[in-house]
Amino acid sequence: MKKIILLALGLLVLSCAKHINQSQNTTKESNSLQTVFKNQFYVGAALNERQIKGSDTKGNRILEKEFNTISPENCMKWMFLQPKPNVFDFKMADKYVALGEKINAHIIGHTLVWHSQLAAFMKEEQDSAQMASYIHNHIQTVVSRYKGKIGTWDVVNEALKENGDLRQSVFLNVLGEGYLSQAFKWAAQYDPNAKLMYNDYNICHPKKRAGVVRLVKQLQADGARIDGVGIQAHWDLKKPSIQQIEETILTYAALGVQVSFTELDISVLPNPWELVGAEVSQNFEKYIGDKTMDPYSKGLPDQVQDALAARYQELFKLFVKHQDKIDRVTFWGISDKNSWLNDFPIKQRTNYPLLFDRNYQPKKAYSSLLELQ
Ligand code: 9MR
Repeated sequence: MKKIILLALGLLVLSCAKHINQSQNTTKESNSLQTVFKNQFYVGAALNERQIKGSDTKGNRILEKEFNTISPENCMKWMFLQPKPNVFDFKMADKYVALGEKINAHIIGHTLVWHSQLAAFMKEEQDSAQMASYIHNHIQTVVSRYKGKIGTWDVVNEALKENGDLRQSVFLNVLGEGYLSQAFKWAAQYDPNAKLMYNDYNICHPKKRAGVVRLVKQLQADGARIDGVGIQAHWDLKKPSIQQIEETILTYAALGVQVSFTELDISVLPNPWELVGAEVSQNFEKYIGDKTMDPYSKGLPDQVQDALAARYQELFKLFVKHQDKIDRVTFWGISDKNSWLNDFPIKQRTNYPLLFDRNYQPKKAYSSLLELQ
């Protein structure tokens, strides 16, 4: 009898424990970025190769729980997709798209026309008809392959200089400015339902912002469809100001396009451009190992952690305020461990720009966003 009572008690305790566990899990699941902002905008992350292959176990777990849109950090850039004329390599890109479908994410294509990470044959091409045909073939082949799967394309990336004029890229030099609307028209032709974006950095700065406005108006005047402007959002703790970002959201929305924050990360490290001025070449090798430029290699002080959390929270408050104009907010990576900002603009530093630390643990910045629900 005693045994039976003990057994019954044991079972009761076990079933309570299971129940508590389940309800904790449910709370955990509902407390994720994608659920907090579910009715406002997509929240996403850029994926590196390990994550695309599913071999970054901790990173992939965070991805599935937190995010409902993904971007390819590198694998869809021209030099990887079409390294030689008409020789395509879709191995990694196919895996990326398959992963997006598996986790039911909104899949971003990044990027079709960009002067950087371009194939060598494109950089060398001088003949305008040949270059136009290469671009046409690239857009036709890539966009058609993922038609109906890739929901949003960064059609053109970084076509502007800091003063807002068109960048003297190989595309502009060989083709003239008509390449911009032509690229959007081809993308629309090969997937009429995909959203088409222009994507760039520093475009909250008034001069470059004015350049984006001119570009969007020109595309519209040329009869090309553009659905959104992607503000990359590689920012720091202070700049750009909330006011400047808000003005920018309103300026782009007034053009009749949606706004997305496509590559969000917040650097906490000193910026060599500010220290040395704009004259200096872009080579910062002399700073490698310089502790004044890498002050947090042993850990992030509490007050900087707090400042990062506060910065992220004020940004997302602004995004929520303008949710009707904002399609998506994507972080440029999952954990601090793999952020490109550990190696840019100075190599081998320890930066802390994202919501998850080097051990894939949520930072205070992460909780500061969950608080907004
Ligand atoms: O994060 C990307 C990094 O791994 C690459 O080395 C780098 C090469 O240019 O590109 C980085 O991603 C860039 C993105 O494609 C476009 N906007 C700027 C991003 C950071 O440089």
